[in-house]
Order: sequence, then structure tokens, then C-alpha cells
Amino acid sequence: MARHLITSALPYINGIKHLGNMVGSMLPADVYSRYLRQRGHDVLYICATDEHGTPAELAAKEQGLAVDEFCAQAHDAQKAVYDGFALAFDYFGRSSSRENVEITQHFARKLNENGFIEERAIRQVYSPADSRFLPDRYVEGTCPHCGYDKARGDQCENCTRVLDPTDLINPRSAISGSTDLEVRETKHLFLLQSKLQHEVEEWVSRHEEDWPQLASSIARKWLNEGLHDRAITRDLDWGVPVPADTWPELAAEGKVFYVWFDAPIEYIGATKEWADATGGDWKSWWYDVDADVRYTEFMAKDNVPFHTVMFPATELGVREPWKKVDYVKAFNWLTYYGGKFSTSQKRGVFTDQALDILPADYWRYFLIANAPESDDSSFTWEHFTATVNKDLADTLGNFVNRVLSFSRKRFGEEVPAGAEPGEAESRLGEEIARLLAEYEEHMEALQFRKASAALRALWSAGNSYLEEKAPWLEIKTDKDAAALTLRTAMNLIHLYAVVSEPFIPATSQAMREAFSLTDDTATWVTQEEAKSLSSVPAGTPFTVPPVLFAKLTDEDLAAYKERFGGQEA
Ligand code: B3M
Ligand code: ZN
Repeated sequence: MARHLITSALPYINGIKHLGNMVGSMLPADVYSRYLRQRGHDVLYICATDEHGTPAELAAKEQGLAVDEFCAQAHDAQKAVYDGFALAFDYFGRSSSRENVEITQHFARKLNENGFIEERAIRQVYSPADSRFLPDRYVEGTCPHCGYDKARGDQCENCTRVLDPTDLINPRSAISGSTDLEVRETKHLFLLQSKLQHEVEEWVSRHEEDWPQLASSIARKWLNEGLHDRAITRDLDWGVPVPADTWPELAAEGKVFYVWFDAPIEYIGATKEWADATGGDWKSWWYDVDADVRYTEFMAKDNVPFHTVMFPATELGVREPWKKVDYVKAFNWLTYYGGKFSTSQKRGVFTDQALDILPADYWRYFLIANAPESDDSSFTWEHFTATVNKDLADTLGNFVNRVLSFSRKRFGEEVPAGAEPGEAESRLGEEIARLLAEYEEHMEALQFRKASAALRALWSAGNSYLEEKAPWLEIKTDKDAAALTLRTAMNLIHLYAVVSEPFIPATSQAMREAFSLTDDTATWVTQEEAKSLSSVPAGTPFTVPPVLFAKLTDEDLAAYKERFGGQEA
């Protein structure tokens, strides 16, 4: 059984992320990791803050902090939010770590030894108004391919094409807006990606059939445009220094690597941080492992080119057996009322605000059930409150409370025995086993919306059973029949606790803890157990947990819309 290495795109350091970032990277990676762990797999889920580059420098400046101090604080602030979302990383590192510096420099030396790095004098945009060279993304202008007028010098986010700042029509400084831009000569290191084009193509063609269409089509598009040699250093203060043993002159000038060069290497760097912190064996996850490790990456679609083409090119050029990605799970955008989430215009919901309003499980369930997998999907407060009320409060929460309260009232604080299971119970067992198999199948295939639908169907099956048996009527004529129904329903609650854990871990724990089982170590439910629904035997003491999910009112809805500005875009 292969071990599973899982990474989600590294959230950039400059601010708290919105729900759109969460649903396209960390959250599904956490759901998948939790599922695999429950199924008994050896899993390592690694993430980190992506800390280098100009945006970090500018954000630090704005707050009047030294950039390292800013990053340390911002890292902790993001980590606190992810803890709040119950993201169970094995390690949440920092791309500015010593470990990443070491591995990034190693990669650069190897690429150089193998003839894939060249020093070139380039002419770079300098802004006298800002008294600095402008990194690519700080030159803005019109995209020569699609005409989008806010294209950045590194990539057009409208047509996703990779750009060079000098490609832009009507360029201006994104820092000051100044159009008084000069071009000055300076030396930089170039990664000769053009020399790796064929190898990358060959590698992609061996994998793209397994990847979701979104990932393979973006990789293809980039490859078809041809891989260009890219400058991988910058004139900045903050970044992984160019190693002086290899490039003394550039090192003396204070050049650092470009943030997109060291960021993916941080997947390895953070694994080493994990190992240094825990005594784990980082190399056994990354080096010369091949089929022993299955590596899955999670990211939004704008990050796909870097992960399917550029980072693999780097890894191939190093000429050492570093693990390359097996499966790229890419996501479209989550929109806010059909428009963009926007920090500057205060549109949308940030992850820290979300947790202020409601516990993580509400968000985790809603976001995954509506993950933008095959297309963009839209967040609206109407949809959110309706989903919470219907699926979480009514279908799951109400079922749990109704069953446990009623049983306690009529039979006391232990699971009642009652009659032997009959035809209705065996039908239910078959149905549950079938839905569980469906749920597993979708999880294995990383089809999160379909997996949520199967989970919801499992919850619904309990409701249908309860309506059919109507223990509140049975009790009037046949106490044993009512007790059987309640005991069966309580077994469903325990099954829900186990299988819902990847989506709603805190609620799952509350459901599990309702029962004082002597041995409750089961991490999953087998088909046989699903059919027999008997893992919680008669006589098991139980308690009634507080309401699992609050029903959201029209007033709540109005207040959310008022606070966050929810109108059609
Ligand atoms: N930090 C995502 C971004 O800022 C970027 C991902 C890096 S993954 C190695 O858009
Ligand atoms: Zn464009």
C-alpha cells in the first residue's frame, strides 16, 4: 500500500485568505488526508506560508515592520485561522525556513552543474519614482494576447498566459502608478527551460491521462506555447540568497531567487522542517521513492502551470530522483455572487471572519459540497443559509437530536434492546452499505461534490427510515418495535460520526462521544458493519449532545448580507 504525500498550494504571506482560497487548496487537501488516514493509509500532509517576494516586502512596509518580523507574525495569524478550520496538517512550514534555503540552493547548484542555468545580462524595468527595479508582477499594463488592461508583468490572469513585463502594452508601476519607467541593465540567472521542453512534454504525456481535465488542458496549453528560459533571480532584499560558492558576483550584489523558484521547493523544505521538528525521515517521502509514495497536489487553476510544467522542469533538470507529482487536483474559482472575491473592495468573506460568525464545520461542509470542480461556483448567503438549514440542521442535526432525546425520554440513558432486526432494518443496511461504497468511490477519485452528495444521501437514508418506522407511533402499541428502531437509528448516528469526519470533524467527535462505548477505536466502517448496523450494542450508555447545527434565520441572512455586501455582481 503506497504512502500518500499530500500538499496544498502554499498560501501567500501577505494577508488572511478568503473562502475562495480555502476551497481551492487547503480544505479539500485536508478532507482527502483525513479520509485516507481513516482508511489506514500512511499520510503526510504538508503546507506552508509562501513568504518571499515583493508583496511581502510591501505589506511589511505598510505595517512599519521589518519583513522577517512581518512574516513571522503573518505566518502565526494564518496558522491560527487554519487551526480554527481544523486543518490537520502534519506540518505547516515557512518558505523562508533554513531548510528551504538549503534545498533551494542545492537545486540551483545542481541545475547549474547540469547546464540548465545561465547568467545573462538583462534589461529590467526600473522605476525612478519608486527608486527600485520593478519585479514582473509590479509592472502592469495591457495583455498583448487578450487585451485585458490589468495584466501583470508575470502572467495575465484573464487568459492565464505567462508574460514578460516588456510584453505589456502601456506599462506602469503597480506600486506608484508611475508611467515614467526606465530600462536598466542588470545580471540575472536564467533557467533554461527551453532545453527541458521535450523531457517535460514526455513526462506530462505519461501523466495527463490520469489528471483531471482542468489540470491537463492547462499543462498542454502552456507546453504548446513552448517553454521559455526564465529569469529565476531578482533584485530584492528578501528571498533565498544566490549561493556565493557558485555565483560570487551575483551573491555580492545581493540577488535572491525569484519567489516562484523557491516556493514549490518548499514542499520539500517544509517536509524537512517537519522532520527537524519531529524526528521524521523527510527524504523517505521525496527522494528515490517512485511508486512507494503517491503524491497528490491541490491548487486553484492559476497555479497549475507552475506545478505541471515549471516545477517538474526544475525537478527534471536537477538530475536527481526527486519525487514528482502523481495527481494534480485543480479547482476553478469560487465567486462571490458571480463576481470576484475582492480584498480592496471588501467583497466576500475572509476565513477569519467566517470563523467569527459560525464554527468551522458549517463552512467545511458548505464549501466542499459546492467545490468549484467542473466549473466556477458561486457563493451566496442565500445558498449558504439554505444549505446549512437543510443538510446540516435538518437532515443531520435534527435526526441526531430527535433520536437521542426521544430514546432517553422513553427508555432512559442506555441504548435500548427491543426486537430483533427485521425486514426494514435489512433493507436499510443494504442501502447504507451501497451509499457508503459510493461515498468511498468518489473520495478515492477525489470527486468532492459527488462524495458530499453520497454523504448527504447517507444522512437522508436515516431520516427516511425514521419516518417509515415512526417510533413515536410504534411506542404506543409495541415498545420493543420502537426500541429496535431507536437502537438502529443510534447505530446510524455512530456510523455518521465515523464517515462524516473528513467533512465535519468537530461534529463527528460530538456524535461519537454521545456513546460511551468500551472500545471505540474504529476508524472506518466495513460493508458488513454497514449492513448489520450493530456496532453500538444495547445497554451502551449515551448522552444527548447540544444542538449540533443552529438553524439560520431570515434575520441572520439579512445581517450577513448587510455586513458583507451580498448583491448580484
Ligand atoms: N503562493 C499562490 C499565490 O500566491 C502561491 C502558491 C505557491 S505554491 C508553491 O497565488
Ligand atoms: Zn491576457
